[in-house]
Amino acid sequence: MTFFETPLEIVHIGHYTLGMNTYISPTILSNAFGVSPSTLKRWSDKGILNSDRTRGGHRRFSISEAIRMSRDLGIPFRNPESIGLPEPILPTGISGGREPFEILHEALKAEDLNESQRIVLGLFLSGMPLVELLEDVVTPVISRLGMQWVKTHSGIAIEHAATQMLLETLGTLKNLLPTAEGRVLAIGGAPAGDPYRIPTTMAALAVQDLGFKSVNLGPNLPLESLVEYARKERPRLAWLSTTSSDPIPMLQRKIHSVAEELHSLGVLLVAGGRQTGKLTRRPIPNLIEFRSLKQFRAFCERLLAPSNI
Ligand code: B12
Repeated sequence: MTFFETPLEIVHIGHYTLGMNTYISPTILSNAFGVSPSTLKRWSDKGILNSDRTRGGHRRFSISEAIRMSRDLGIPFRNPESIGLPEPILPTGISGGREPFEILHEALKAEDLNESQRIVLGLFLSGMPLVELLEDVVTPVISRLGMQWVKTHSGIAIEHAATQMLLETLGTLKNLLPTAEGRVLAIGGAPAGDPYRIPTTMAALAVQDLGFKSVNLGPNLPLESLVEYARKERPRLAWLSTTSSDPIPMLQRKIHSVAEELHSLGVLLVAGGRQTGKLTRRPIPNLIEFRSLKQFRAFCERLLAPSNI
């Protein structure tokens, strides 16, 4: 692990793209929380907020750990901008009583990346559970924006631009999550012929949110590569996100065969996405289908708990 020996200079690259693995000093973090350095030390001594030490013995805090504590315990950042974070946004506190969904939709439609990031990260920082944010806010927004493509050519451009902006936003969100070290516990992607990038990105985030290491192998993934990767990394589970609808019988065959290969490696296969329910012709012992990320997260929480590994 690398620590900064000198007081850190916060680097802003665009908006909110600061590496959250970054370690900061007690002075900088206490200022961000608006508390005294001794309060921070107390939190750290009590184990509420984990810290590390430089080689010289000075305490350092990772920003993602500070975010974890803030979200878990509802301790707000009073000066989030001092460490490159946006203001938290309480879903109930949005002006005009509007839904988070509406303001994100407006921002994406206006192709305003900074505003989209501000909203998604702000909701996250206010403590909204990650899968709720992904499933109940982000997903319906892209779904609504997607309705446009049927209507006009510019609708297609809006859908493409929104997809890009969301992927960037999810990338920034990933930086705020706990960074897991050690063994890769989950790998996944979308099968060859399936170009959808957002759902598999979300599945990876749902695992990382639990503090477990996951690797998203992305869309258009030949399933043989998934098996090869599993052979190398020996994860506990692999996920497949399925959106493209045809041809289903071919996809079924591929999923059955990949499930069998993963079974021989002791790896569970979780299938999800829009094609859930159509993916299997007969029960396969290590294949489980989940419709939602919330179920997936709950399952991973149990399966990947240190006591079960
Ligand atoms: C963006 C988009 C595209 C983009 C994708 C860009 C990219 N690289 O990612 C592009 C432009 C490529 C595209 C192309 C097409 N698209 Co399109 N697209 C969409 C859109 C608007 C959003 C998809 C998305 O990312 N959603 C966000 C994700 C997170 O939502 P989700 O998939 O529902 O996932 C949720 C759950 O299913 C679950 N989940 C997902 N994955 C996993 C995995 C696990 C393990 C688990 C547990 C859960 C889980 O959790 C998520 C959160 O709740 C949808 C509209 C919609 N309603 O989704 C249409 C949509 C999927 N597309 C559609 C169509 C028709 C097409 C095209 C055929 C259009 C065309 N004529 O060319 C092509 C087909 C491409 C192909 N080869 O399949 C239709 C599909 C209709 C159908 N038959 O099912 C939709 C539904 C739009 C519509 N209402 O008509 N599309």
